[in-house]
Amino acid sequence: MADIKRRSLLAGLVALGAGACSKIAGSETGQSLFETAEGWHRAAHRALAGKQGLAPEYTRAERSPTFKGNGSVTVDSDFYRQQLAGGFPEWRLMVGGLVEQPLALSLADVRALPQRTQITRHDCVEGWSAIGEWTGPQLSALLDAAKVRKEANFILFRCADTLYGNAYYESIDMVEAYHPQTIIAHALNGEPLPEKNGAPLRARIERQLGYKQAKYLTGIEAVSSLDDVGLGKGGFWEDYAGYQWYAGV
Ligand SMILES: Nc1nc2c(c(=O)[nH]1)N[C@H]1C(S)=C(S)[C@@H](COP(=O)(O)O)O[C@H]1N2
Ligand SMILES: [Mo]
Repeated sequence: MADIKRRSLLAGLVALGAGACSKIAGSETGQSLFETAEGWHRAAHRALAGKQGLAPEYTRAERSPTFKGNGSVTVDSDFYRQQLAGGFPEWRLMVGGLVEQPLALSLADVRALPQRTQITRHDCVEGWSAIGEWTGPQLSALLDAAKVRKEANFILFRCADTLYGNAYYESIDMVEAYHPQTIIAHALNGEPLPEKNGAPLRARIERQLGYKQAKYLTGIEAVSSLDDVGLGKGGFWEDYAGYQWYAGV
């Protein structure tokens, strides 16, 4: 019985994906094959993984001895350096956009929420991986506290750093945002997040590639569309290098 249900759900999702693809391909805006393929990949990946499929988790013994820093490895501002030196007493994570109750969370607030610890593998498109143990509240807890409005379709991550002169940012859809392994991490391997890995707060979205794992978080914003953010592709690397927005591993 359960098997039949699963199979029809799978067929439904695949059909949905196929429909979306032909619609894009047939549109007058002339989408590239690349983008059409991305739509297909996203639908197929979701159908196979299931909406709440979990990324593999590892044992403590499997953790990488070092977790390198990549992209920005610090934030070039006096405020950051001063906060880093003092344990980030005045750092605030804003939760806003399409919410009923905007929040400004201190690091202590973030640590006071129910915590999740997960040992996962980070995969960077540049061709390296590392296994790390991340701790922090589920993003869903923050979104529930802020009471996200129904019009929200995406969650945006605002970061303190710039890369090649442009603000780093990322975004995910609501399925990924409410996924149990999507957390706002303040610790790596049981220690406060190191500077190079995004201190004091970073996103961990475990079914997605490295560039989605936004570091140096200053804000989380619920939005209905990504069109008016950055160059409109939903993230720094999507905007400037044509990386796919849907970065399922
Ligand atoms: N704010 C910010 N987040 C970022 C980046 C960045 O440059 N700035 N680089 C991304 C990329 S491409 C990767 S692979 C990971 C690297 O995380 P790490 O420095 O902890 O290894 O962070 C991602 N998140
Ligand atoms: Mo990366």
